[in-house]
Amino acid sequence: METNNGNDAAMQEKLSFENFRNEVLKDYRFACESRETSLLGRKEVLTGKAKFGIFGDGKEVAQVAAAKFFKPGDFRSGYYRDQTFMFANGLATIEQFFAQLYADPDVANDPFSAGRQMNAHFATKMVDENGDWLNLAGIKNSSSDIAPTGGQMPRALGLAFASKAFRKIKATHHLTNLSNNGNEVCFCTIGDASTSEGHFWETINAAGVLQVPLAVFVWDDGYGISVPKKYQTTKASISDALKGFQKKEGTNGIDIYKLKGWDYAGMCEILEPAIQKIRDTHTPAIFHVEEITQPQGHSTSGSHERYKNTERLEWEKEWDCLKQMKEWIIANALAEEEELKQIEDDAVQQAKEGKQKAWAKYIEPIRELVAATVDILKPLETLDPAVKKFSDELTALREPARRDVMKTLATVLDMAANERAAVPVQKYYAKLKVDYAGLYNSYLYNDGPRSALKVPVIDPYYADDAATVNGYEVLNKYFDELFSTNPKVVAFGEDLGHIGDVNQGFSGLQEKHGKDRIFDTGIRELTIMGQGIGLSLRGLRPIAEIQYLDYLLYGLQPLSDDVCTTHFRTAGQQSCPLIVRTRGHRLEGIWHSGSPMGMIINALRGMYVCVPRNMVQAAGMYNTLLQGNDPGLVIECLNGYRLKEKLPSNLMVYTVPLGVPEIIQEGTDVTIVTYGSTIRIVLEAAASLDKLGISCEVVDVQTLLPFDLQHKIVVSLKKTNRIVFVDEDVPGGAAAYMFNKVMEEQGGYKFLDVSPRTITGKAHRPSYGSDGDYFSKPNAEDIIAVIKDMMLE
Ligand SMILES: Cc1ncc(C[n+]2csc(CCOP(=O)(O)OP(=O)(O)O)c2C)c(N)n1
Repeated sequence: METNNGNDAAMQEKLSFENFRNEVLKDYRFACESRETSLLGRKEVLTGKAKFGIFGDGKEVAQVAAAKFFKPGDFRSGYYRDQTFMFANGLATIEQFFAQLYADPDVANDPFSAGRQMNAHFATKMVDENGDWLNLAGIKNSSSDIAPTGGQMPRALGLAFASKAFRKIKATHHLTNLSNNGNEVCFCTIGDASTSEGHFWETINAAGVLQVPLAVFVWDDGYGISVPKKYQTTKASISDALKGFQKKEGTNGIDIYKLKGWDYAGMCEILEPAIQKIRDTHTPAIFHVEEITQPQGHSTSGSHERYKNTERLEWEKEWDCLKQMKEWIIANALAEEEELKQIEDDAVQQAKEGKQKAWAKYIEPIRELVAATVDILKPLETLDPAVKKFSDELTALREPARRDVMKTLATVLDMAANERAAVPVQKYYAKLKVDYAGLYNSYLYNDGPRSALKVPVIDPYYADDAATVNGYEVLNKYFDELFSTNPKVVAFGEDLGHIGDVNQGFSGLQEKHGKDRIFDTGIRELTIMGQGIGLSLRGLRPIAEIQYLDYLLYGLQPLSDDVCTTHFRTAGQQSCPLIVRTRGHRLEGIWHSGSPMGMIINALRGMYVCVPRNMVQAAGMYNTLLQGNDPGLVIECLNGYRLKEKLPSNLMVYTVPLGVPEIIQEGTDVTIVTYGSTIRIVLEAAASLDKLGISCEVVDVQTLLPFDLQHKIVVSLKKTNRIVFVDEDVPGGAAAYMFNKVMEEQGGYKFLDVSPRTITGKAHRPSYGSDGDYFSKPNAEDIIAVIKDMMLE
C-alpha cells in the first residue's frame, strides 16, 4: 500500500509536471506563431497585397500569460496589439487575421469586421441574425476594437460595470445567458502612450469609485509611435503616476501591479491570484507591463530606426520576450533547444499556410468576377477594339480588386451607351452595384426583426377624464411604469438618482426601484457613455443621461466613434442599443440653450436622433427605441417640463414611429418644417399670420435621423408651393440638412412657387437672458416677416 501511495504521488507529480510543461510549450507555440504572423503580415503590406499593417510583435509573452486567466463570460476591450491574446484564447486564427489584413468582405473569412476594419481590430459575435443576444456568459467575448487611442477605455468601464449590475440587480438574475452572478472580468489593454488620453484617467477614476471587475493591461514599449514616454507620462511611469489611486484597507481605489513583459513565469504568478481577486471582489486593477519591445516598429507606415537609438535597438534585441522565454524554458529544463526549434519552424509553416489560405479565399471570388466580366464584355469587343484592350488590362492585373471591375464596366458602358449589345452589361453592372452596396454599405442600422423602424405604431390613448399634468410628470409616470415592467432597464447620470434628475423625471423612483437601477454618477460624460455602451453590449437596456445637450460634446467621441459604428463595423454581429437621454434647445445662456443639431446628426449617423416637441412624444419614442436594437438620442425640450400635457393611459404601449413627421396644423399657403422647442414659436407666428389671412401648415419632423421616410413633407409642399425650414441651430446646420432632404431627396424644388427659406439661430452661441434669447434664436416676429415676404414674392 505504502509503495503504491508513493507511486501515485510520484505519478501525480510527473503528470502535473507534464501538464505544466505542455502548457508552457503551448504558450511558446502561440507566441512564436503570432510573431511569424507579424513578420509575414508586414511583408504582405510592403509587397502591396495589403494596404496597412499593425502587429503585436514584442507583446506575445505578456499576452499568452494574460490569456490563461481569461474565462468564458469574460470580455476584452482592447486595441490593435492583441493578436496573441486572441490566438491564445481561440478567438482568432492566423487565417482570419490575414483575411482582415486583405480587407476580405466575407464575414466567414474575416469574422471580426467583414473587411470593414484595419487589421488587428478584433471582435466576437454577440448577437444572432434575429438580433437576440447569444449565451455570452458561456463564451469568451471581445468587444469590437476602434482605432482612436484610448477609445476602448470608456467601453471597458461599461463592460466591467455590467458585471456589477448583474450581480447587484436581483431583477436580472434570471438572465443567466448574459451573466453568471457578475463573475465576468473585463480585460482591457492599452499602449503606454495612450494613457495620456483623458479617456484613460476618467476611466481609472470611475473604476476606482465604482469598484468594477476591470483588469487594465498597459503594454509599455516606451513610445507612442515615435514620442517617448517622458513626453507622455508624469514620471515616465504610469504605475508611479497612479500611486494615489492604490486601494488600501477601508478605501476604494484600484490595485496596481508592475510586471516585466519578458518574464513569463513572473507574470503568470502575479496574474493568477490578481485576476481571481478582481473576479471575486470587483476590485479593479492595473497591470503595468514594462520592458516590452516592438521589433518591427509601430506599423508598416515607417521604420523605428528613425527614433530609436542604437542602444535601445540593441536592448530590444536582448530583451525580446521570445528570446527570454526560450532561455527560461531551457534553464528550467522544460525542453531542449531542439524541441523549441521544432516549434519555431512549425510556427513559420503555420503562419505561411494561414496567409496562403486567407489570400486564396480573398482573391478567388475576385478572379471569378474578373473572368465573368471579361465574358460579358466579349460581345462588345466587335463594336470597339478598345473593349478588348480594357478586358485584357483587367485580366492582366495581378491583384485585381472589385473596383477595377467596376471602373472597367463603367468605362465600357460610357463608350457603348446606346448599343443594344450593351443591355446585358448594363444589367450586370447594376446588379453588382447592388451586391457591393450589401458588402460595403450595409449594417449601419439593424434592418432585421430588431429594427426600430419596424415597431408597430400604436397611438396614445386618452381616457375621458385624462389628467392634465406637467411635462415632467408625464415622464415620471412613464419611467415608473417602465422600471416596474422591464427588468433590463437601468438609468443613470449626474443628479439622476437621489434627486431624480434636474427636472424631476426620475423623482422618487430611486427609492422605489433601487439604487442599483437608478443612480447618480460623477461628472464625467465620457464614461457615462462608456457605462451605457458596456451595459448595452452585454444585453441590458441602459438610459444614460447627459444633463444638458450642450455637454453632449464631452460624451460625443464614444457615441460617434464607438456606438454609431458598432453594428456597421462588426457587420451586424454586435449591437449597442444605448439610449442617451438629454434636454436641450432654448432656455438661458450659452451652455444651457444650445441646439447644435447639425453637428449631432452628422456625428451620429448610426444612432437615431429624436427631437420630441413634448414629453408625451418623448415617452412614445422611448417605447419605440426600447423595442429595437439600435442606439438612440432623445433630446427633450428644456422649456417643456412645466408645460401642461394630457396624460395617456397606455403609457407602456403607445409608440411614436421614427422618421414620420406629424402635421400639427393644417394650412394652405406655406409649409413650415420644424421640430422641438421652436414648434411653439412657429405656432405663435402661425396664429398671427392666420389673422392676416395667411394659412400655415406646420410640420413637426419628430426625428432628424431618420428623416421623413415616407416623404410626407413634399406632399405638403405640393399643396402650398411655399416652404420654410425653422430651427434653432446655426445657419447651415440642421435646417440646411432638412432643406437638402426635402429639395434633393424628395424633389421638392419642382413644387416651389417662391424661393425656399431657412430661419435659424444666429451663428454665435445665444446671449443670456430673455432678450439674449429673443435676439439670438428665431422669434415669432422673424418668422412672420419672412413668411409675409414669401407671400409677396
Ligand atoms: C485619438 C487618436 N490620436 C492619434 C492616433 C494615431 N495613433 C495611432 S497609434 C498611436 C500611438 C499609440 O501608442 P501606444 O499607446 O504606446 O501604443 P503602441 O502602438 O505603442 O502599442 C497614435 C498616436 C489615433 N489612432 N487616435
